[in-house]
Amino acid sequence: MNKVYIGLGSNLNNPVEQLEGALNALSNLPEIKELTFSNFYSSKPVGPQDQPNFVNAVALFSTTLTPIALLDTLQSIEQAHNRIRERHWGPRTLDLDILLFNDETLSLPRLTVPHPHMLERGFVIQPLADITPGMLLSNDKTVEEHLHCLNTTDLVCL
Ligand code: A4P
Ligand code: MG
Repeated sequence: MNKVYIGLGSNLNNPVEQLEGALNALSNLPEIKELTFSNFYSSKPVGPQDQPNFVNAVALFSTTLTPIALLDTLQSIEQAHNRIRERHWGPRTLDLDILLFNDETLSLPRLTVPHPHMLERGFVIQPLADITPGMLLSNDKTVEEHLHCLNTTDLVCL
């Protein structure tokens, strides 16, 4: 079984319901077991500011899926939520990113793991700390130590 962390994000069409729907879809898949997830957090958008605030969470599960098969699965859930890709870092109904896949490093045309921006983002690191306190990150800091280095003033636990 592969141990996987994914990031969930939404800022359109009732973000909390979008995240709940995605978690429900994942938990119904036979290839996905032992799904747990963090609190939900709202925050200001990173990137273009002329869009609604985001709601984010992180989920942890075990899966028999390969990294690319998991990416396909996540993209089909995004499509089922009527995801429209308008612009880079723009508004979206549902964004599902693979953060960590075991302790693997992947640089494939369609998939970079660990997610290249995860360490910069309080809306990823705070929920990671919720589900795996004490987790050691790739910069050799614990998730809590790293959280102190990030600006999390706009992060609100829902
Ligand atoms: N891809 C490569 N690596 C991965 C990975 N680890 N997980 C490829 C998922 N996909 C990965 O993604 C474009 C392509 O990235 C995919 O087809 C896949 O093959 P996308 O989701 O269509 O594009 P995007 O979301 O516009 O770009 P990107 O770089 O994924 O943006 P992010 O990092 O997802 O950021 N502010 C707040 N507060 N909260 C947010 O959640 N999110 C974003 C988007 C910006 N600002 C935000 C938030
Ligand atoms: Mg994405």
